Amino acid sequence: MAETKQISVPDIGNFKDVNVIEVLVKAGDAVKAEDALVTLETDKAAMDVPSPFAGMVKEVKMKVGDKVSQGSVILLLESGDTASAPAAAATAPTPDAAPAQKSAAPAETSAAPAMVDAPPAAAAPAPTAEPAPAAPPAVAAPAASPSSGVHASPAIRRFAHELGADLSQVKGGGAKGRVTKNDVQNFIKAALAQPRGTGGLRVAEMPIVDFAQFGAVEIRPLSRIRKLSGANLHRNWVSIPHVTQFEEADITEMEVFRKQLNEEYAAQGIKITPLAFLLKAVVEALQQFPDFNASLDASGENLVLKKYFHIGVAVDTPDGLVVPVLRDVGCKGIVQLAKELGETSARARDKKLTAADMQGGCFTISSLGGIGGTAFTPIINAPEVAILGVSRSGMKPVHRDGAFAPRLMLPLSLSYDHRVIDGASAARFIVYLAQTLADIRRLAL
Ligand code: CAO
Repeated sequence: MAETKQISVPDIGNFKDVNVIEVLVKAGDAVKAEDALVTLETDKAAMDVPSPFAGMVKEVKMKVGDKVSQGSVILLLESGDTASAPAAAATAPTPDAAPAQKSAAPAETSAAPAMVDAPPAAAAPAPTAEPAPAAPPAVAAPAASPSSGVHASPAIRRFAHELGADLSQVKGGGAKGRVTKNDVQNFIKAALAQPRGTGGLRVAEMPIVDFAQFGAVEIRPLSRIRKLSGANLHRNWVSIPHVTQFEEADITEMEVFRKQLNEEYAAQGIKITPLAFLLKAVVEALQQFPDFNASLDASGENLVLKKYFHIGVAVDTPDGLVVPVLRDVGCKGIVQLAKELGETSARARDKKLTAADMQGGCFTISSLGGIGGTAFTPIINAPEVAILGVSRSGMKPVHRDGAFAPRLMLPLSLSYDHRVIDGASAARFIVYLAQTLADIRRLAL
């Protein structure tokens, strides 16, 4: 007779408050014994929790992002024959749903292989649109892969990681589109079979130095965010031909207005920094120069022009750089943008951003204006094609109408992908942006 049982998280060792990174079934699904139900991720590993028996899912009680421990209810499962279900807990979590199960314990991952395909905490643009014509085709840095939506066991994720395969690009040939070992092997074979040009990047090996021989040292592991963003930054730096164009915007009038607004909105707790104006002005420039609001498609032969204007903002956090995305910036006013900026950067620093908060960006602004410096060369946040760096404004003598006048000048640095954007277009873009900031009445047009 059909009986509904509550399935809960089994013994997962000493781990508590573990992240749910994937829910693999939904109400109405028929599952077999040992089918994976959810994927949990600890600091060190990801693990699938398999079903203890076959049945029909009545109700799922967990969602992605939940924090769970042993005994947390996963779902209600109806079975016609529960003889094989001695306990209501799911069977031991496994790093491998494949036949050769080595251990029921979560995979220890000194290099954190099972985690690399978890939702990236740092900026992680969708690799489907990633331009990589000179790199081995379709084999991307796995740390950058938003492949948490891919159905694959931790062992397959680890396997894909070891081979450098981006799981989000592997077509799953298993049940319910699950990615199998065979799928990963075929994917790698296909990638290797493609022409590689002149042999890729060849650089001398980095020397391995024992620094302790020169004096005292301390070893501090990189944070997870730093590792993920580091992999993305490295890939973008070596695979995109960057050029950086500089300009200064006269923001003397803008600053008067900004200070006035700040006084008006201080009571509401809204701080209006130059960045709110920059967000608005950048969208104005993107509308004039649509090639900057675009990405190369996977073939590298077409430009995907976006009709929406979602802008990423680089935020410095104690754990490293993250790039949350503000949506539909063109439809919002300066005050609203300042408010969102404040809330978003606070959430970033409190580690409360989700993977979704960091996706969908068209163009990024990296502002170091609050800190200082005169200019820098920001790295493009692929698959975007340009990024604006903003440095600290300062008073400068500007020659106007036959005399020098003190003006507040804001340094801008625009890095662009030279495969997509010509130098002349970049110069036009940044001049237009500076003119808009110099006369912000243009934003109302
Ligand atoms: N010139 C002069 N002053 C500036 C300025 C500029 N370009 N930009 C900001 N300021 C001022 C602000 O008005 C504010 O002044 P008050 O404290 O007197 O009000 C102060 O500097 C601090 O601003 P802020 O940094 O808190 O706010 P923001 O909106 O400018 O920036 C954020 C928000 C989240 C982008 C920023 O805090 C941050 O994290 N920046 C670092 C980004 C980064 O690391 N980029 C490097 C990436 S490597 O490619």
